[in-house]
Amino acid sequence: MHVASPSGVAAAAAPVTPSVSEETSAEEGSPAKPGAAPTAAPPVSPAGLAACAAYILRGNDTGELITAAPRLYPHLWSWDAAFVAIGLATVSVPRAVTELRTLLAAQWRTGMLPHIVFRSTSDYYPGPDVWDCAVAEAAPAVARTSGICQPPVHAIAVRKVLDAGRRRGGADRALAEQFTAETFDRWLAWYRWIGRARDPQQRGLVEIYHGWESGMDNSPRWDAGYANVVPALDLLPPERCDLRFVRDATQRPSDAEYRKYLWLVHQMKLVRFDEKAMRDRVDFRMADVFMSAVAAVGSEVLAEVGDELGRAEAAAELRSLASRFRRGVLSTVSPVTGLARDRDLRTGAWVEEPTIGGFAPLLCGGDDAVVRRQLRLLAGPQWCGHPRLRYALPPSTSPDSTRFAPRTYWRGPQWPVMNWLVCWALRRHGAHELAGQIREEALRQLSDLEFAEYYEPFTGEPLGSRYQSWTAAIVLDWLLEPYPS
Ligand code: 9WN
Repeated sequence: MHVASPSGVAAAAAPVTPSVSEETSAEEGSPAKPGAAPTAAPPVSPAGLAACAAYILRGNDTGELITAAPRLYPHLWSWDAAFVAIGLATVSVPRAVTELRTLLAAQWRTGMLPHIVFRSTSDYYPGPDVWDCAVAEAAPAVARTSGICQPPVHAIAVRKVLDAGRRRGGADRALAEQFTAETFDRWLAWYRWIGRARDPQQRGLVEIYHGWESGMDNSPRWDAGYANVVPALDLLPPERCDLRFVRDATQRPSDAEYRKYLWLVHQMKLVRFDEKAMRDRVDFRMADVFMSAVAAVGSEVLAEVGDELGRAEAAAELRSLASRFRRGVLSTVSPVTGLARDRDLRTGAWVEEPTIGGFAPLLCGGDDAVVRRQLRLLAGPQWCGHPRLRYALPPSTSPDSTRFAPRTYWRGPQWPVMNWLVCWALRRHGAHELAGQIREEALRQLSDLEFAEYYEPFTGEPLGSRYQSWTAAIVLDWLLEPYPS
């Protein structure tokens, strides 16, 4: 695997405490200069980088919750909150616990954790009035939320909070242990819901009814599914809120895509977000292989926590869920490419696009030969070893794909949070060397102090939102968690 050197973080000679410049602090997604070369990364020590990351999380903390980003995403997103808690656990166990509690307070009566928990004020579209989840029988009374879900990475956060509490000892240990024991059944209900409501036929594959549920909204993974979505109403507002903050529209989904996103929300609302009715009545129904892998590994991690709490029965149930999803993921692997594939459940067609979602087996494991092949692929020339990459990190879509778009959201850019998740999974499977290389490259990329949502893979230009909370959070974990070198 190609690893550029030297590492800007590790090799920074002078331990300069970085200051955030006017230019970087001014705007998220400040007017883009397409094709502009990024400025050289400032020298920054690991301690300086960690301090900046903590500062960003502090800045995005409303007290109520930590927003996913300061302006573009002024609410709490489900999987963002899990990553945020992972980062927070390194600096404040109580604050990490609060974040997870805020999410749990919005849990639906079915067990679903909603993809957005809205704050009282909103500068985001579609906001709580558009979602109007009060029409749903299962929606919580105490919080305004969206009516769909996101990948269930939360058990990883619970594990991290528990481990951090134990490492720190004293009151942190007591709090983390009490929190875990007290909330275990709520997390269990969430993973059970995924198994029951989103895999009703027990294929071992999580069904999604909106690209937003995957967390990879406009990835080429969903192009075939969206081809069947034909809005009968134009629900696009006169002004796209997101484009106020990311002014280069090529970095975001298009208007045509947004019309489909809003149409699906409308369809769900018509059936009052009833999970069975959504399956039949919404135009989009895909088996999401990456989310299935997250469900597998999440269930497994929660089962390990269950063991420690003496919850043997729940742990066995979670393990059987994990093996069902693992089998499902492995059943999708293409013998030709070695990548796992999503499936359009309306047409039965496999999705063959080479995206980061194809590495689902690296997350959940289950077949050593498949995992070994994926490790080679990941390090190879279509992915981290692509000769044009500025940093040797996996792009969201392979540059060899005809649908690759280097500046457009999930269609090409590198996502720091994905790098973290891949790295975490590699360590879990003992692939420490590759994990270490990805961590080092990612920290080098993030030494620009932009804490961007995603990066142009060839130039390293920061794109989308700046000061994104999960980007800051994973930096904290990487720098402050005791990892083997
Ligand atoms: C829609 C918050 C979220 C992430 C998603 C990412 C993006 C929202 C949007 O931002 O999605 O849910 O408005 O584009 O795709 O993964 O959770 O960071």
